[in-house]
Amino acid sequence: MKTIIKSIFLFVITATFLVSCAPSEKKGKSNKGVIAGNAAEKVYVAPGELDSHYAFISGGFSGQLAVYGLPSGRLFRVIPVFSQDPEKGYGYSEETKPMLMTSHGFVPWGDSHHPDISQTKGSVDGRWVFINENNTPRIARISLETFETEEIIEIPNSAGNHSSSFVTENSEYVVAGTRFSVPFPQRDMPISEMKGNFSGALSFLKIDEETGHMNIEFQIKMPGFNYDLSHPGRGKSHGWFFFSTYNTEEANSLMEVNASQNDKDFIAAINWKKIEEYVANGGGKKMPTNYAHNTWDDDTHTATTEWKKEVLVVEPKDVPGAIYFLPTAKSPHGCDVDPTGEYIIGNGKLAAAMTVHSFTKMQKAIEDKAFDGEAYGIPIIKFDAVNYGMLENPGLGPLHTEFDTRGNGYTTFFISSEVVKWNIKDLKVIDRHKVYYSVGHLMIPGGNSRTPDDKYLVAMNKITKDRYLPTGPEVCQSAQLFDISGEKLELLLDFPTIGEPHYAAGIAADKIIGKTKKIFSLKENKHPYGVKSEAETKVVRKGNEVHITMTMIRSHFSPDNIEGVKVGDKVFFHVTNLEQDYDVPHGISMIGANTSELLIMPGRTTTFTWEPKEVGVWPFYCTDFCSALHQEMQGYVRVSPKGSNVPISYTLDGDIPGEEEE
Ligand code: RUQ
Ligand code: CUA
Repeated sequence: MKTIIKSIFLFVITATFLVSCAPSEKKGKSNKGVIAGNAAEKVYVAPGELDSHYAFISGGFSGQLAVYGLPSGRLFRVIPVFSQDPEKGYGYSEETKPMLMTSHGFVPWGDSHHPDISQTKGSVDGRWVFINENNTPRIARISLETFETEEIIEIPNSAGNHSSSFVTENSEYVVAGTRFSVPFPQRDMPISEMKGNFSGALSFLKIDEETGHMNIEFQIKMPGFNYDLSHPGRGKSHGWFFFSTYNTEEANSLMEVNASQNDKDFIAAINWKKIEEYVANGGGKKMPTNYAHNTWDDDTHTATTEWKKEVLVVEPKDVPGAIYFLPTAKSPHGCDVDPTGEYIIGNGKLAAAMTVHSFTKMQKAIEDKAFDGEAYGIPIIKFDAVNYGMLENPGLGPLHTEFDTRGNGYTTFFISSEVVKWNIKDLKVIDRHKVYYSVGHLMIPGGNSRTPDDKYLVAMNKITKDRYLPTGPEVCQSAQLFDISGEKLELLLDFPTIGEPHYAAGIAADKIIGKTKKIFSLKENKHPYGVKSEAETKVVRKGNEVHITMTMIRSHFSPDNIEGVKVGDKVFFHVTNLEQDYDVPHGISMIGANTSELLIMPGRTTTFTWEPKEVGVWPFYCTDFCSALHQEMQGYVRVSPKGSNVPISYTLDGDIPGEEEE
C-alpha cells in the first residue's frame, strides 16, 4: 500500500514538474520567422473563403457542442444540447423545455463528452452527430441539416455515462457504458457492500436508419467495474465493441489508490451481433424502469417527452461466447480501434507501455480456449494469446489514440504533454510533438472510421497557462491544430474553445454544405399556434391564461399593441417568424419575463411565457438586429390591475388584425 501511495505521489510530482517546465522549453523553440509564416499560410482562410472541414468540439462542462472550421479554428456556432442556452432560448422556450426532461425532473445542465458522427459503410456521412452526457446519463442526437438537437434519451441503470456515444460503422448502434458501477436496479444499500453487488450497464441503442431515432435495444448487466471508454470494431472486427475498464478492484473509497492495485485491468470485448441475435430470438429479461425519451418534431417545432417503463436486460452468462475480457495494462483510459479493425489499443494511463491487442489473435484465442480463468463468469483471454505487442516507453500518461490511413497511430500523453506518432505494425515511435499543455483527447477528421481524412489533427488541451492573454484565475480552454500530412507533425495553430473540449468529431465540409437547411417552410408549419399571415393573429383569454398568437416580419410584430392583460395572468407569446429568407431570424423579449429571449428562425413558431407582476404599459422588442428598422421592431402590452374590466384588444396600426380583410 505504502509503495503505491509513494509511486502515485512521485507520478503527480513528475506531472507537475513537466507541466511547469514546459513554458521555457517553448520559449527556446520560438515560432517566429519563416516557419511561422508557413504555418500561417496553412491556416489562413482568406476573407470570403470557406474552411475545408467542420470540427464539432464538445463543450465538456458547458454541456454543449461547438462548431468550428478547420484549418482556421474559427467558431461558427454553439449548439445547445444538455444545458439551457439563453442565446437561443433552448431549454427556456415552451417548445424546447421537454428536451431537458429526465427521470430526476427538469435538469438544466449537463456534461457533454464525446461527439461522434454517423457512418455509412465505415465512413462518416454527415447526417447526425451523437454526444453523451456524463452526469445524468443521456445521449443526444443532433441534426446536421438544422444543427439543432433533435433527440435526447436517458440511460437507466447507469451513472457517469462516459464510455459513450460511439457509433458502429453503419450507424446500427450507438453505445452508452456506465463509468460508475451502481446498484442495478438502484436501491438503498450500504456502500461498503459494493463489491459483487453493484453492476455496470453497457447499453446498446439502435439507430433508426431513416429518422435517426434511438431506442435502447438491450442493456448488458456487466460486473461492477468502471467502464471508461469504448470504440466499435470495424472492417474485420465489425460486430464487436470494445470497452476499457478500470477499478476492476471494485473499490469504493480513496479510488486514486484503491482502484490502482491491479497491474492489469481489462478491455471488455462484446460481440453485439451475437447478443442481437440472442435478443431477436426472445432472449433477455424485461426489467421495470423509468426514463425519459425526448424527441423534437420538426413539423410542430415542439419537443415531447415519452416515459419508458421497461428495458431489456441481458446477463452475460446467458449468452456464452459473446463477451470476453482482454487483460490490458493498468487502468486504461482510451480504448481505440485502428481503421482496419485489427488493432485494439488500450491507453494505460498509469503504465509505462501501451497495450496493442490483435483481433485475429483474439479470435484464435477464443477458438483455442486460451483462457486465464474468469471474472464473474466472463472468460479472461490469456494476455499473450491476444496481445500483438507493447509500445514501450512512448511517453507519460497515454490517454487517447487516433489513426491515419498510413498505418500510424497518434497518441496523446497527458503528463508529458505531447502527441506521439507511432507505427502500429512495428510498434516504433516516429515523431513526437509538444502540446501546450496536458492534452486529453485528439481528433483526426473521420478518426473513428475506416477512412480517416488525415490531413489535420486537433489536440484538445486541459491547461493553457501562458498561451493566451490572462483573463483572471481561469485561462481559456484550448485546442491546437497540427498538419499530419508529412512525416513530422507540424504545429499550425492555437485556438480557444468553449468549456472543456473533451473530444471532437471532424468531417470534410462538402459532406454537409449542400444539405444544411436554409429556412423552415411556413406552409408546412404545423405548430398548434403557428399562423401563415398577420391576418390570423389574435389574443385569446382562457381563464387567467392569455394566449397571444403573434407574427414577426421585417420590421414589426403583429399585433404590436395589446390591452386587457391583468396582474396575475400568465401570458403566452406564441410567435411565428413569417420570413422565408435565409439567415433572417428575429428575436423577442419582454421586460421582466423570468426567461430568456426567443430567437426564432424563418418559418418557425416558438413560445415564451410572462407573468406580469406590476400594472403599467410594458414594452417588448426584437432582440436580433434584423434590418435597418430593427430599432423600430417593438410593441406594448397594457397591464391592468387584477379584477379590472379592460377587455382584451389588440391592434396593428389601429387595425384589429384579422379584421382587415372583411
Ligand atoms: S475523457 S481526456 Cu471524458 Cu473522453 Cu479522456
Ligand atoms: Cu427583427 Cu430585429
